[in-house]
Amino acid sequence: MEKNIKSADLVAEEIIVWAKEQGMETAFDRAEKLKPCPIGHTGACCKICFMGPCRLVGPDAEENAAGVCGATLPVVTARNYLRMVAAGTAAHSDHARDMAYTLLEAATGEAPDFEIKDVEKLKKVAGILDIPVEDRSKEDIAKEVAETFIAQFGQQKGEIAYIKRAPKKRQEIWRKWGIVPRGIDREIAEGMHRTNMGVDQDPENLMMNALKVSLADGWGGCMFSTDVTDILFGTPKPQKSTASLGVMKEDEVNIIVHGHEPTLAEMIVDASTEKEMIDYAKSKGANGVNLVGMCCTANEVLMRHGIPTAGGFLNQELSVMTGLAEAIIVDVQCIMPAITKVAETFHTKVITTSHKGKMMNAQHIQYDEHRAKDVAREIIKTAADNYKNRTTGGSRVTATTPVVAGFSHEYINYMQGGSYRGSFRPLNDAIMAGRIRGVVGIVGCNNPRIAQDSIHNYLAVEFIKNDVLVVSTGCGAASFGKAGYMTPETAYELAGPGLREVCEAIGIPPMLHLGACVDNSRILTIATQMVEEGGLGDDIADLPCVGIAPEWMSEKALAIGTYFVASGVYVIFGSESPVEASSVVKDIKKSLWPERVGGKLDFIQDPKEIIEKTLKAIDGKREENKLKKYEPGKFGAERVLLSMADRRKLEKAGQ
Ligand code: NFS
Repeated sequence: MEKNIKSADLVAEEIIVWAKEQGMETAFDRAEKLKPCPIGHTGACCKICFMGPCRLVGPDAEENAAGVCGATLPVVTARNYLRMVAAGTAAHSDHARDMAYTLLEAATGEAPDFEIKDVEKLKKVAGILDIPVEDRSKEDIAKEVAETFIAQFGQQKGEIAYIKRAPKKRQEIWRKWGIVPRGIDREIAEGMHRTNMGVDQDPENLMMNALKVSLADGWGGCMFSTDVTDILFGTPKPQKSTASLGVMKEDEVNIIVHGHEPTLAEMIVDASTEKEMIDYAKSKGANGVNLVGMCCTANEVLMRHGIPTAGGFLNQELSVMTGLAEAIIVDVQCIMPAITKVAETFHTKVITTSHKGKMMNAQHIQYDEHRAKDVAREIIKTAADNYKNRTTGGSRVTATTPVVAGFSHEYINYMQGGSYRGSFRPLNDAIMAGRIRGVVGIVGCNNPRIAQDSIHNYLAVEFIKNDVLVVSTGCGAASFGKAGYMTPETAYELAGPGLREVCEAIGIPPMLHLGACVDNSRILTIATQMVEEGGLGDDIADLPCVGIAPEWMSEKALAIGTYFVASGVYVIFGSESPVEASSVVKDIKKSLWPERVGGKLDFIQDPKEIIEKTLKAIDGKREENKLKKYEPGKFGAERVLLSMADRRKLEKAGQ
């Protein structure tokens, strides 16, 4: 890994260096100036009532420290953890709620600019929800699907509907421990209630509740959001595009769509190709309108339309510093307050669009789904009007990398055999034969306390060298895109011999871009399909798969990590642990969680150790499943698509 740099994204690094020369400040500088408070950072600060904040520190803090109310360190640390998971779950799920309402209004005609694009997916989702589809219009089905989703948020009793999408064995584990979520909002509210002063005072009970709340995220909010987005805007298929901050164009009106909910961004994508909009931009002296994405909105519009991505979380301030952004359009989540400050130095307009996320010193154009396209046009015109204010200042970077994104679980199924023979069989067979050693999800944020993308990229390259297939979402996926790894050529250049063969046979990159952070639900679906396909055990916990968020910072990332643990997966987060202060809580996640749900959560700072632990976990699962021992270049059966007879033979050999 490169030392003494702020970012392994070389285009970002160029801007960071430029900014330094100009005396401009970025998150990287602030991270250096402002060290994290060691008490809060490790989970030892309680600020849930106004007798405090209480700092539970000292050599025997675990046993003897207490807040004014008497709360012990393990209670405080576990409460803090649960609150973070509840907040992350709330963010994903409130996003999902908005998506469900958009679907409802698209179905009833109240949001006339939206349509139901993927009828096949709509019917599939209706089937899962036991909603009849025979002789019904797509609008009628969509209305009932949307209403069913909306009801899931406030459901007070029973189980959330998508629990049944998990493998049977997994569902039983959840039922046994009483962690099946009832309704999404109900679990978030109860988590907040339990952590209120003087309620749940048992660290074990609190940490088990964190699993329950997180399941409302993974198998609730995130999964609903992915499904509704696919129904409204189409299920992703691979798209070629470009990545990096160099995607901005010197001679066009550059509009950055940044944030998370893809509804308005989809309308801007549509409107930006309208003749009227292009002519308008031309009337202002530009050659056209250039739309680029940022953060998870980037992932959404990249996956469905091939809109170039300017990158993830830490590229937002830098995007303004290019001097080329006429407007940066934001909605909710991961929007740095700092962008309005940077924008003061440039001509860039920061435009907020959600009543939930306003900013001082920004222009607000309220998004309204009833007149969505008109709002999109207004935004494009506002950006075009700003073109004349562009100066020659700015870092003016230009380098870009090619990227292929858009691997929905439906497409992954399809690519392994086409319309008729598509299944997860080839992937399972390749794993069983040792051609693919295992699968890791490398996901999550960037964090300016770590050189941007450096750990993401290092891990991903090491894993593919070791024949481990990498799937990715969120800013992790942005990282690999910018590094140029998300192309089929990467398989030739960097992958181990087994993984290379599989990638060559199908024509895919060895690192697959699965979408935004809510699309981590696609990984849950893939894992379930791998289990159902057979040969790799009967639960997600049996798969040779590991989840990693090496550069995380958001509460949402913690919610995601926790729902993977609850789903039986070994999860590794980079950085220090937010529960470091309490050995009781550390022990719960190290021993109690694995004992009860099979998944485990480690916080590991050293990237080499992350690799060692991951490969050890993968090989351990291979052994438990009695799969062929992984040896580089030595495989079992020599084919990617197997006949039934071959499959049986292979399964026997593996037993
Ligand atoms: Ni995910 Fe997307 Fe990025 Fe982290 Fe933020 S953009 S929802 S939280 S920073 S990966």
